Amino acid sequence: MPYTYDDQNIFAKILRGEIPNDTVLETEHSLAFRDIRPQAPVHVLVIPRGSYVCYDHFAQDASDAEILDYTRAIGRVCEMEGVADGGFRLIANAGEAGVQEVPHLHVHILAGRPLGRMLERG
Ligand code: DGP
Repeated sequence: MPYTYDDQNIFAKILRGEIPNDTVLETEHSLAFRDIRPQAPVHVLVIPRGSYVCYDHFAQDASDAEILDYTRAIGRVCEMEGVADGGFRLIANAGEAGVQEVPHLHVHILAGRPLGRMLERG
């Protein structure tokens, strides 16, 4: 399906340096920063620098270098934040049913408390 990227979304503005962020990691193709409304003691967002709306868009259109960099960046943030021992969750919301608020691909890394079951009904 065609993806339409809105370059006025808040993460595009963060990438352009128009609004500040609490950076955790910067790589050639990715940026990780703390979520402004943390839902766990560790709540980091990892985004590609490229203009991708959601995960499937990225998986279809990103270069091998971008995909490698992004995947490794997520792994490095997990290591830096020490989430492996206690466990963690990765979430990539997409579209309406996924309740994606910001239309620029981001993975949430959540850890530091029991996170409950993956989904609740309703
Ligand atoms: P999602 O529903 O998956 O699109 O989650 C979007 C997340 O982005 C949400 O947890 C709050 C976070 N967020 C929204 N605006 C900002 C912002 O300006 N700065 C930061 N650091 N996070 C933001």
